[in-house]
Amino acid sequence: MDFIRNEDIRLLQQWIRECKHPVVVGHTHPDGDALGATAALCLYLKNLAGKDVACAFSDNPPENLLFILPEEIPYCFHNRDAAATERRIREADLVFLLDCNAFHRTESLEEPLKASPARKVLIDHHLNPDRDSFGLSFSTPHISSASEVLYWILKALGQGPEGEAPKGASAFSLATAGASPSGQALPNDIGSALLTGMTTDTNNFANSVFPSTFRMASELMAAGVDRDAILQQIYNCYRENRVRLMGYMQSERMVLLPEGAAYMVLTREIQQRYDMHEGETEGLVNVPLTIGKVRLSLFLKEDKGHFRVSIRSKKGTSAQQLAMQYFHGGGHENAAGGKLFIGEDIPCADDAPAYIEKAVKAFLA
Ligand SMILES: [Mn+2]
Repeated sequence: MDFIRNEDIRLLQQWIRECKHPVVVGHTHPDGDALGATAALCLYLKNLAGKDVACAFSDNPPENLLFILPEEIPYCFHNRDAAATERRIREADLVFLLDCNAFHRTESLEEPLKASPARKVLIDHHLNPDRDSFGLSFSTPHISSASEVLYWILKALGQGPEGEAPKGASAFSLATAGASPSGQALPNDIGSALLTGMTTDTNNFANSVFPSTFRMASELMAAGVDRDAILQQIYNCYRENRVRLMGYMQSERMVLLPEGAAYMVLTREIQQRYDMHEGETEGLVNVPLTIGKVRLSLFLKEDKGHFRVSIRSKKGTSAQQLAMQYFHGGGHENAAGGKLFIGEDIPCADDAPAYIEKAVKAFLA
């Protein structure tokens, strides 16, 4: 993996060896990748490196992703207990930020993280990483997910200092049996968390998939990670309400624009009518892109004082640019997100469709 430099791995090994209370942080509104990658790193730091690790987020994960959280890892959610979360960050002597490019993506954790004098490590796959804020950064947009970036880092860590790994066979063979004595096998729970994160971020191998992504999946499956069980948990455990809402939004609320764009606005009223829980509308933004003539899809979900905006695009149209120019956001070339503020960007919530149509027309012109 050419984005992983040997000297960075050696430094990371040293920092992990020297730390006592590392804290692992992911972005706000955690998704499967943020949760999978942070869970895997916490398990590694606790069980393989023997550290007193904690995992911190600004807000708690959606119910359908709770299965990713390992019971043995202490979690701090700022929206539930701000004081305890901030205390844990203050006490940290090593900070890891995963699946986002800068501290501001952690929202309420930004200030405590910036104030922390601890060593800081970035592990990410988004554009424009804020490398200056980190002593070490492992970041490339040419990897499917933070979970995959972490997989290659953990493999490199497992191989130990240069020269120690046996030639021709990775010391981090991941084999459940017969791991090389000079290396550690990556335990199944870590592999599972990583495969879960990668699967959700690629939408089950539909986007941002690279040759290395299949290699990772193949190695993990060969090592005994149960992919069927993971798919069952991610895709076949939803509530009936979610499926009904998906049908309603597609038949009644999807607006197609002649420019080749589609959008849906999920108001608070509809969310209440269907008793929607956090995370349950994940994936809906992808549906309009299955229409041949649609190259850009926007999904807006009303929140307190703003809309959360998800944008997906086909190759050749930049979701990232639209998010940056019109929705205070960013992300990946074909999958991005942002916000639309009620009272600032638009006078009231009902003005969202007009704003979207104007923005999309100007952007695609
Ligand atoms: Mn990600």
